[in-house]
Amino acid sequence: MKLRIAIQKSGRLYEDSVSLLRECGIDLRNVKDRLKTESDNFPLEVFFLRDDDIPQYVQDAVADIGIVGENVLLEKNKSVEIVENLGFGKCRLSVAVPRNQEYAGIGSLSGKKIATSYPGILSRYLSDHSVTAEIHEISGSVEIAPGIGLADAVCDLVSSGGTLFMNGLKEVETILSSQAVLVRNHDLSAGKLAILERLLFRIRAVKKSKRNKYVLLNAPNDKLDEIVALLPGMKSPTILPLAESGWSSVHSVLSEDTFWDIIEQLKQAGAQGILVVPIEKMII
Ligand code: PRT
Ligand code: ZN
Repeated sequence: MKLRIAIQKSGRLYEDSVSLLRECGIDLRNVKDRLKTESDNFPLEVFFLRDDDIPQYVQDAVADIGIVGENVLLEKNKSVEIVENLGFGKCRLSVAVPRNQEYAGIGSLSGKKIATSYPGILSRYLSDHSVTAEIHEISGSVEIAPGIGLADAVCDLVSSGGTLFMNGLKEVETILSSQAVLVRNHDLSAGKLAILERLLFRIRAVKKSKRNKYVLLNAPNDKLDEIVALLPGMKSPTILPLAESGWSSVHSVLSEDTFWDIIEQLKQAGAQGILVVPIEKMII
């Protein structure tokens, strides 16, 4: 038995999706320009599809699981289950208006024409805010619509904001923060669920390793207590005596969120020779 996963065929999620599977130790045969491939060392079959089709394929059990942006998932409104946020493909769906135009809140969009590729999410958002506007659905290059007189505003995906800026637009409402997610069909057999569990175990270990760093440092023994108190570690830090008497080597794991703060405090507490090393996998 194999678990069938649908990932984007080409585009912004393709590279990260394939890398994630590879970092999970899953060998994929020849992925270029293929519709389908499978792994020799893990019971996984991979389908390459347009991202827009992935929610439907997973809902209809043509694929068992899939990797897709939350933005697409919410727009398509299919019945699938999110099992894991994957931390890549981050973007937001925002409303933008011409930069030189004053914006007096969401109410000011009333009666306006808004161009978007996300009519479903936008119309739900507008009706939640009791705003009636005309939604003009277009499939690409949404950002040029105001400049050519096709719309008064746009609702589009933004990551750096560069595209809006280049088109003389400013972001005024954020409707959704999105990232790639792993979704599954509701009714997987026990055998497929077991494969999904194995895959999830690996995905979580990869994600955790990316959020954490391995830190090695030298500490004077009289400062050890203070330094150790700063380190969370997985259980407690490893402490080894150095050849030079009065000094120890301390090893620990630090999370990205608190990393710089703790490094500064460690230096202040007398730590020296701090080495920071990436972690490949982290299983706890
Ligand atoms: O062919 P297929 O249908 O599979 O792909 P697609 O062309 O529909 O999608 P693709 O590959 O462009 O994007 C796939 C997914 O990547 C999206 O559904 C989002 O979940 C995610 N993502 C993350 C983005 C962006 N960031 C992003 N910046 N998708 C699109 N953009 C576009 C945006 O539409 C705008 O044109 O990039 C431009 C804005 O970028 P900045 O950096 O200038 O703000
Ligand atoms: Zn698409």
